[in-house]
Amino acid sequence: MRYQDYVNTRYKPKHSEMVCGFYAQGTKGVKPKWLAGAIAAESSIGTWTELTTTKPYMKNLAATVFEMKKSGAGYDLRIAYPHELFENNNMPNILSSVAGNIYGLKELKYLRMNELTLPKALAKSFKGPKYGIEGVQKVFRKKTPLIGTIVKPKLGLNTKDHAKVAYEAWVGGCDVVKDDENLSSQTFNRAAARIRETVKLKRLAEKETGERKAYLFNVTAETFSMLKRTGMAADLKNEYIMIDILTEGWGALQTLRDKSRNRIIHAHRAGHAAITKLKYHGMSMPVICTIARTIGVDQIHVGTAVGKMGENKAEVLANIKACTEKYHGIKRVMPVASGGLDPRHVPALYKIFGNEVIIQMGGGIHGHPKGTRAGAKAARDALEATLEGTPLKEYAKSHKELKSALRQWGK
Ligand code: CAP
Ligand code: MG
Repeated sequence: MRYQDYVNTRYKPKHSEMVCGFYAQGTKGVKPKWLAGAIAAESSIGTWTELTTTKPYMKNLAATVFEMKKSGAGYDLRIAYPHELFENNNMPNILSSVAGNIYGLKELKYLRMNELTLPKALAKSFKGPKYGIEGVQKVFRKKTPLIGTIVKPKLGLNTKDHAKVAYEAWVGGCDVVKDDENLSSQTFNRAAARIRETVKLKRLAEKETGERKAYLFNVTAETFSMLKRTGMAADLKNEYIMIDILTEGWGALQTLRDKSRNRIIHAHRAGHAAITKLKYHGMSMPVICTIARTIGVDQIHVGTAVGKMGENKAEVLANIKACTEKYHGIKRVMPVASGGLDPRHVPALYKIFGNEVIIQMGGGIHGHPKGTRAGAKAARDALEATLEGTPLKEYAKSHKELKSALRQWGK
């Protein structure tokens, strides 16, 4: 088969096929149909030349470009892939086909995957989220937004101080406290000691507040260490673990999902912008959300539209949609808003996310002039005010921590 033979815009994809959507822009003079065929061929069974070894019985494994629409300087393509091309329950394998060599084709100037739609049988070959939104809300016994923080400074605190900052945040009003994405088991704050010390103070905070509290313990590491640390969390009955899904890798995330000992999995996406930021090259964040949801994380960072990171409201809503839309009966994943947030942002975040969100503030709590406990109280009060429909400035008149937060960071 020549590259062009992989293009058939009259083709109707079967329900059993996987569909990928790409933006593709060729280098000067490359024929669009040739390029579209090259992408389908090289990501399924073809290569640059006809082969003497291709057998008639394997023709049904060829991918088909069934849609080609002009889009700016390139084309939006949709390609159907027979399920049999892939191994069930093997995400690295799927992506090695449809997000592998094709990015390096000489004739391709830019390529971005904007759609990854797995057929039911393939999607269900993965575990999917164990808890998802409903499971997380059940743990906290509430269906309103959760307030979280990240222990800051992101690195450097010793174990005791780390646990103390977490305790202050919990008793101040945070539901969730997480490790930062680059904290693992450095010499100044070893994982084994941190989980013990922090869980001890978490229990104390739960006793004092009468509320469920979560500690998102970062297990990102080489896989055996990752599993050992997951075991530490499980042995201490710490409900949560967190993982940096991109630096850890998809295969390791599958292992974690398989061996999580029923931990709730929080997905941090550190590094995603290396592949999601350019709108004409790489892979979109909704595709990353779909991959993570298929494997089975329970919550994932989706951007804020109002904080320090670059995604706008439409992009954040698209990320939320990938986490929560109907998907073969696979549980919905809790969206997490994080990055440059402080109490002022809560009303705008509530408008975007509604009740199904974890709002995480790092600097926006630990940068409070009166310290972490006051910062957590200000964040919690900003949520209470928002839920009862009172403007923050009004509510701040009778809530001093919120008042000083608004003064600190502006109205
Ligand atoms: C936020 C944060 C989060 C980013 C992740 C940080 O701290 O802890 O990792 O929000 O970005 O290290 O920057 P601040 P995203 O609250 O102090 O900004 O959620 O976009 O993946
Ligand atoms: Mg961080």
